[in-house]
Amino acid sequence: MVQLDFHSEIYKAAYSRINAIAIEGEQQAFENFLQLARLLPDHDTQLLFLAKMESRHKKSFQSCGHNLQVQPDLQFARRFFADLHHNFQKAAVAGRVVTCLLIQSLIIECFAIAAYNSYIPVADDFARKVTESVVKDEYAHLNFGEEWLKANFESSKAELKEANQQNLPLIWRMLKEVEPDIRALGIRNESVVEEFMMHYGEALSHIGFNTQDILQMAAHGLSQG
Ligand code: PL3
Ligand code: FE2
Ligand code: FE2
Repeated sequence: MVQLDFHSEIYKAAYSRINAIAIEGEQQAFENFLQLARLLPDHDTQLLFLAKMESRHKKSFQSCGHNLQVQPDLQFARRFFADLHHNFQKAAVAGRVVTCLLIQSLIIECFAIAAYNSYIPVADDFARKVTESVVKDEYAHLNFGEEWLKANFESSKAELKEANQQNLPLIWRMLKEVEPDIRALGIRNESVVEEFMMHYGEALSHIGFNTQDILQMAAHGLSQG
């Protein structure tokens, strides 16, 4: 494996963007779980609990940046998430809870799990410990969406497929946009894609989709480059 110099200018420049993505992603996840608590009042205690975990994750990743003396480029990160954020907001305003759950609890959480698991083996010692503890929580966030959508599968199925078509291509585009930066951190893009597919496919299967649907949904938009 390539030797990483955590204090080189190249590493730190890439880290300022990727660290900002983690910080901003956690901040948006916090806000999204608050919105979900409003949309699903029967589950609000649990959703507020999940939201609080996200604000702790944000602090954890801020400390990783401080530790390397890197300033996160939050402007970059806000632009990075803009389209996905817009789609979540639009769905929340329209009360489309299935779309909101797909975006936050399935797509974003699987993306986070894939990225964090790919980062752990190449992280500095401080960030590795932090990321290991964060990723454990993300499985709980994914699980909430899985369980709710499983319990409401028949009435959610069509909206899930539509929301998948509209949002999954954004994830592939976002991943491609930061490929050089994640490579500078020692992470292989293919590793993120593989981990994402595995967790997303398993989630769709748990919810009740058949293999044909899963294969169609999980790869949607991937080859458009
Ligand atoms: C939901 O809990 C979190 C949403 C965040 C998703 C984005 C994660 C992608 C970040 C890139 C992975 C490397 C981690 C580096 C952290 C310093
Ligand atoms: Fe998180
Ligand atoms: Fe999360």
